[in-house]
Amino acid sequence: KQSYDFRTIEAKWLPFWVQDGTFVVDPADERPQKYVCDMFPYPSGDLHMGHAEAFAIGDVAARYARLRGYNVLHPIGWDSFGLPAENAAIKNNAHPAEWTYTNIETQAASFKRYGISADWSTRLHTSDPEYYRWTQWLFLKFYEQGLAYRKDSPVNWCPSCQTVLANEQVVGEGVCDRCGTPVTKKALNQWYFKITDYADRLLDDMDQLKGAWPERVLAMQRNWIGRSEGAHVDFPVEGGHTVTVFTTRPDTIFGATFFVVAADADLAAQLVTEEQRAALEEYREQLKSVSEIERQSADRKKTGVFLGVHATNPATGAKMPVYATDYVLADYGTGAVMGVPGQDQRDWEFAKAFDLPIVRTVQPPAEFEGEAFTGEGPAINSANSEISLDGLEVEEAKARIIDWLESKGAGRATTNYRLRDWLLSRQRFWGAPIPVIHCPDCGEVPVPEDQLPVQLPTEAKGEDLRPKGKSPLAGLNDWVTVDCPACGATATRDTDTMDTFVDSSWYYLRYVDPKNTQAPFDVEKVNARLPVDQYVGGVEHAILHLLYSRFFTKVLYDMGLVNFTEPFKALMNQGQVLNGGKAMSKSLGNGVDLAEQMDEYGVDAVRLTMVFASPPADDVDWADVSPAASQKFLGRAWRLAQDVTSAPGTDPAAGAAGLRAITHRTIADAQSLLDDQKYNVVIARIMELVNAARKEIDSGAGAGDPAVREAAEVTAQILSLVAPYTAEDMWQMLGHDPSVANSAWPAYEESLLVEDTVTAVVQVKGKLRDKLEVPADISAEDLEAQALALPKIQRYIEEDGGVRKVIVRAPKLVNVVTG
Ligand code: ANZ
Ligand code: ZN
Repeated sequence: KQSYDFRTIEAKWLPFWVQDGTFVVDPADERPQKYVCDMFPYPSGDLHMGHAEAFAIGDVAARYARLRGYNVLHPIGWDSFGLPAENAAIKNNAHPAEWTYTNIETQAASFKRYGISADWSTRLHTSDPEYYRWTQWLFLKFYEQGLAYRKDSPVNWCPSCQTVLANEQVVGEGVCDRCGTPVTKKALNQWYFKITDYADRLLDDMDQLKGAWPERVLAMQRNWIGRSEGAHVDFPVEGGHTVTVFTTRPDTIFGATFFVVAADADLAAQLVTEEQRAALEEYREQLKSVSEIERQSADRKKTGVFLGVHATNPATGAKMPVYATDYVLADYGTGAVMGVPGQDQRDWEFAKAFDLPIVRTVQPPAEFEGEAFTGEGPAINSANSEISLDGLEVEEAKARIIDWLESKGAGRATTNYRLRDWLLSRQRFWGAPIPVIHCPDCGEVPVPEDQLPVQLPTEAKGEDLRPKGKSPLAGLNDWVTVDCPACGATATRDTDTMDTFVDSSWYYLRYVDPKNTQAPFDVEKVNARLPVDQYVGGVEHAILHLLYSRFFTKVLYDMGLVNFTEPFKALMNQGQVLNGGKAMSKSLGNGVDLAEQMDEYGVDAVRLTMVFASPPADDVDWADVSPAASQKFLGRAWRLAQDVTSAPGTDPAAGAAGLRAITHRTIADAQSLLDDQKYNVVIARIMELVNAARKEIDSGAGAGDPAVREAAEVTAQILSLVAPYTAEDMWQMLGHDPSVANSAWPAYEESLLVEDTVTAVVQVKGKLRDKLEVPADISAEDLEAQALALPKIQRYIEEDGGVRKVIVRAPKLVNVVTG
């Protein structure tokens, strides 16, 4: 007899799946559809353990849907633009494409080996001109609708990477997330997408995702969008200005005793008097060395500088001194705030520091001992000759004061968002060029559609790519200089490339129609296949990638290109793979090499270990798991099929009813466990089934018993979700045509699902008095309760003077001691 050898099995089935086209979607397939999509990988070197986990989990979902009879699309592609390719190119004096496509080939080979049930005919790379042509086309569509625009703005700038960073790329104490260099500000003319136009829909449409997306991801999106209901209130300021503030608490206006503006905004410089200008400049200088994080810290001492002018409070008529301070942010609300020390703690601290009056306008409870009171309560000190809020609760007071301010033309209700427009310009080479030409006569001219793609120069390499404070493309004169498409004058190309998040905002649409040369995708094909039923990927994308994809989908919906408003119906975030309780890293030296693991234990053992280790959303600690044990288990499962094949057929044995019950219970449970995404428990159940079948072979009628064959077949089918090679081999040994992946989900027989029961005896004072049938796994508490509830037993207890003590040996015995 042969022994289980994963190398032979892998070498046999990998080429088979490719030649057979096992996972290629048949366009004529009319069965109901499922779209299972993994967040596509970035081609940084070979696949690592993190990929192995994410893709093993996604593959369970895809393979399960396939067995359940769905026409499953499970695509694959690469997010292949981005900075590391560029850095490698500079280092190796090469073009970024070299590094990129070499790595993609390496990863593709590993994916195939890893047995991912992907449809390789969908394969796409965002750095292919055939793909980014349509990224550029989409940009132009956004531009036509006014959703892409340019503006001058201070941007986060990494002096070392020489590039603009998005806010979320600024981490820790305000340093670059790539190189750790402190980030500075720089004014640049940049392209933006107007995602803020969609803020309300991005929030409101989350109703569609409740229960199907992790609640914490929804919370992070909600918080990122940050909708605040409040009011704009206008304050006349000496010098002829009117400055508007955003406030969520217009009801507190009678307690506004000072006025603060962001020190680093233009507004401060406009308001300041000549006498105070030098003081403001000095204050601004000091701020340059303070990071954003520090500025926003609640414990920071309040500082500021008087601007020499006063604002008039429209409710009280009081003159309020105006200060510039660092706790007001330039780019939130209007960059100006009415200071209400009685109700806002930051304002309280500022008032204390500058010796300003404090007036409470909400009555705190008697026991209140704090400083600013931010809770609910009746309004006080809030009246003038025209209006009184006194006695009103906060919500009503807000509504009343807004009405009054509106009637005076001094304010209005408004909604403010934390969300900012999406800065998409990157001063980098390896991205999709922004398809715009700048003409000295016509200004901004979009590249005509029939001239797309605007291709990246193929001959640039090495030093050409080193950033010099502007995009490397700007230094490539042959590429930059073009004729204006509108007037023919000598013009220049836009030299920025798009944020790679643009590429990844629509790839899941392209997967449905990856070879289309006429459009980014066929509308009908996309509408027939999307939204994605199950999206799988890391929680690191909880905000941006998902928000941007949701935004793209809504814009495309408005353009009539898709008929749904949310791209991902369900989202699963897998955990991380750790080693020794810590994320794997070069510096810790605790990295585990995926290829080595596969060489040593086999693909199936690695996949099974990943899925078995924990529920998909939890972390996997590679130090706590045993791929060797997984391999051993797979050998046991495989030998089951081998024994069944080589055994002569026998009649069903009496004892086999027990095995059949276990088999069918396993199918039924696996089904609900898979639907609940408790993939790890499914594996535990399959292990139990394999043990039960082995026991049956050893003690019962042998491997020829039909119940054993049934158990082996069910094992192969369910095991195919995580261990495709072993399962395929088993399936063939059991006499079926491959592929097991396209066989069927085994059906269970209801009648075989009855629980195992045992007879428990109930004694009173050691004498047998009654019996009852109970589940074999009944708990001691349940057994005791059921026994004491028996009418016969109750009678004995009563006669004998009540219960003194109950001894329970679940599931077989209960002894009641009375008297
Ligand atoms: C007066 C007031 C009284 C306020 C009160 C709060 C409590 P959220 O909920 O985050 O939107 N604010 C407005 N613009 C600001 C800026 N650029 N930098 C710092 N703070 C700013 O917060 C809105 C509140 O934050 C606004 O309401 C304003 O202070 C402050 F008892 O106005 B409030
Ligand atoms: Zn022109």
